[in-house]
Amino acid sequence: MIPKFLRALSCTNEGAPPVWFMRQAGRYLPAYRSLREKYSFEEMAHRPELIAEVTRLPFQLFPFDAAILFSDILLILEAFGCSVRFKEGTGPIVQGSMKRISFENVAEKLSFVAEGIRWVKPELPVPLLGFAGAPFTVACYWLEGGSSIDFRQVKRVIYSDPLLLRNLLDQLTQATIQYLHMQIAAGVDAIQLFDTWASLLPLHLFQEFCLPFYRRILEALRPTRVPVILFCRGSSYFAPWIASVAPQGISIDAQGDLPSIRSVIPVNIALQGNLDPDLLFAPIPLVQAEVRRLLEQMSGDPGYILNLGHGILPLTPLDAVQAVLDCVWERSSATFEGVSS
Ligand code: 1CP
Repeated sequence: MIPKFLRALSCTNEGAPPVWFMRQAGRYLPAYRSLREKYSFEEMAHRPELIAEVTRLPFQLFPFDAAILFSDILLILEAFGCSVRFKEGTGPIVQGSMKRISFENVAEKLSFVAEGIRWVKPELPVPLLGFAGAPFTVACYWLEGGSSIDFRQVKRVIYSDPLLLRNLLDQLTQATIQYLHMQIAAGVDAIQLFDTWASLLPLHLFQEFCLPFYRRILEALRPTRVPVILFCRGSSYFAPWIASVAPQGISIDAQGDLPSIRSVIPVNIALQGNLDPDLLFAPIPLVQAEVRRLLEQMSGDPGYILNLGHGILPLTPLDAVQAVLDCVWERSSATFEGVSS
């Protein structure tokens, strides 16, 4: 039997939708925070047995329908000879030369990720998502040297040195294709591309600096038949343009109205989303009311995957996560009764 998550990605799911949360493998879990007292983030992300352990952590508490690999979108920069450190409080710090943008054998440089996948895959009850940052978002961190409030450097390069940006995006795209082929060979069942900072761009620049690179990655992966979900901030606006490059799924940010977006997206593309991550801080009855409303709006959609509009936040109460899952469960038992009676 094909797992519910993969059925929804091929738009053939019946009954309640599958559910998983972006960033479910990390920071909001008490067990993750305890592990972080023993190990640095870098160490955890480089040791296959720890990659496997953190990938499995959410399943001690919640029966999500998909697992996401514990890793980070910035690790690919190690193949470009950059150093990537994750500093408590300030976020990632990227150091590396922009003079000669080139990468070395990605599968070799990042073999620890493949090993983590091989380690965890046989022990998972559900499909495993591999992932990568989309080239534009990874380029943002490289150009800024880490996180940024205003992305001044990125915006300067966009308008004054677009050739440098295009060259960087081209190299990142080639490396990302190798990286995702490696993850697929190691056993992931689906891929998600994270383009967090696409929302910095007006539409014509999104069409210039994001879309063509999504298209190249999707075309390179198509022969593998592994489904790809594209997530970006701004996806509730960009969705029709994203659909034009034919991913198997689009992950919609919390801003948009999902039924309206569905009405303009082809029925053979799955839609994922789009609860507001802040909703999970509300009183439980409110959380439930909102989740039931979304489930009702999307009911009967065979290509719907319930998720948040962005990653789950660090201090999210665990009982709110449980409340979301209870609503989906309530829906699946109602559907089951409906079918059997
Ligand atoms: O959390 C998980 O489920 C594990 C997998 C995962 C994923 C999918 C991590 C672990 N990072 C990511 C993706 C990621 N990393 C994105 C795209 C998704 C999103 O927008 O949330 C981005 C932008 C990053 C970059 C990054 N890495 C940041 C954000 C910095 C900023 O600009 O605001 C941070 C803080 C990290 C470190 C990191 N990555 C992952 C974890 C659990 C952490 C925290 C490290 C710690 O434990 O201290």
